[in-house]
Amino acid sequence: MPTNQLPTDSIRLIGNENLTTIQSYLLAEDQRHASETETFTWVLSAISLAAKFIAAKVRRGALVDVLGSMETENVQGEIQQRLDVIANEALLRCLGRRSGVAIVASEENEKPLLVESNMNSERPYVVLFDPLDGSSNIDVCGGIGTIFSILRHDRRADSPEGSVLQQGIHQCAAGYVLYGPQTTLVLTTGHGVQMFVLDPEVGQFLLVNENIRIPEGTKSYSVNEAYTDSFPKPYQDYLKWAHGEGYSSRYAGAMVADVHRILLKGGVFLYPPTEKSPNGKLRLMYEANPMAMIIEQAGGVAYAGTKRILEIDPSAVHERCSVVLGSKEEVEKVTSRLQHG
Ligand code: AHM
Ligand code: MG
Repeated sequence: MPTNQLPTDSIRLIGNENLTTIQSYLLAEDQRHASETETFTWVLSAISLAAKFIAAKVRRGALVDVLGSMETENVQGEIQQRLDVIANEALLRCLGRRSGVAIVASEENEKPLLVESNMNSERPYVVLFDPLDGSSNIDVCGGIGTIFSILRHDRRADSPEGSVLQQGIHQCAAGYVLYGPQTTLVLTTGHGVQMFVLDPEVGQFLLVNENIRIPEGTKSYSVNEAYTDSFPKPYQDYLKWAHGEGYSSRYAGAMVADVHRILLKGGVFLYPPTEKSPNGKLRLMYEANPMAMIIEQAGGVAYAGTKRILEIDPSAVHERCSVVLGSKEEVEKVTSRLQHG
């Protein structure tokens, strides 16, 4: 097949609308921007393969005994759910076999894993992920997801951990998969945000929404409001103000589901510092950074307090940070209080 043509798996079904698979989208992107390589397409195709595998397990749930908890804890001291472990294995196995991947780092593993024994390997990418975000939703059929971030393996560091510790602005791609009523994959490679839905009959992620922009003016916030008393005062002030303005509250308890709503409907998502988690609960490298890249690419903003998330210098793979992200105007209503509070 000539390399300058779209692959033939783009299918035409309705009127003049082209249906585009994630693979054909990525190959076309390569040609448009000449920014990444075919290897990069292979890395993303490994993630989409793992997502299909995880989606199949999620859909069958109790029928195939994947629900419930293990007897083990992960590196963060949290009890692992069976699906956490299954999803982690799926991603490790899919990514470990792709030639473009040098290092993988997961929420479920204490240290980043070298895919090859050689730190100077020619493999160009580092992939970080939270294999199954929103674990507490697993057994109740709630929204859960996978979040991923892709960095270049810059080889400046002499350890896998050092190679992973880069600012979020260096991500060359980021995305998430939401296992909800549909399995939805949202992706940015730095050229806007695209959304794909898994057609279970075709077995492919198909492009359904291009260049998504977060709507402004939506009076909605997403936060675990039960913790309000332990939030710093500026967050409490914002919530009090929002109550008086007729805002609505939406909280799924899974960052993927909550951020997906913000991306499509607008509003603001918050996970502030609390007494229990003074640095915030969410993980910088594989939760906050990829979500921040997506939100910024969709015209929104993402902060940890008053600091742009993508400019935080990480010091540990499992480092946590607070999060305020969403449409520009809504986030500003929170950050202006943080600046003056
Ligand atoms: P997890 O990755 O262990 O599932 O935890 C992260 C999740 C986020 O998806 C969600 O936003 C948050 O934890 C919910 O926490 P809480 O129950 O404190 O509101
Ligand atoms: Mg998570």
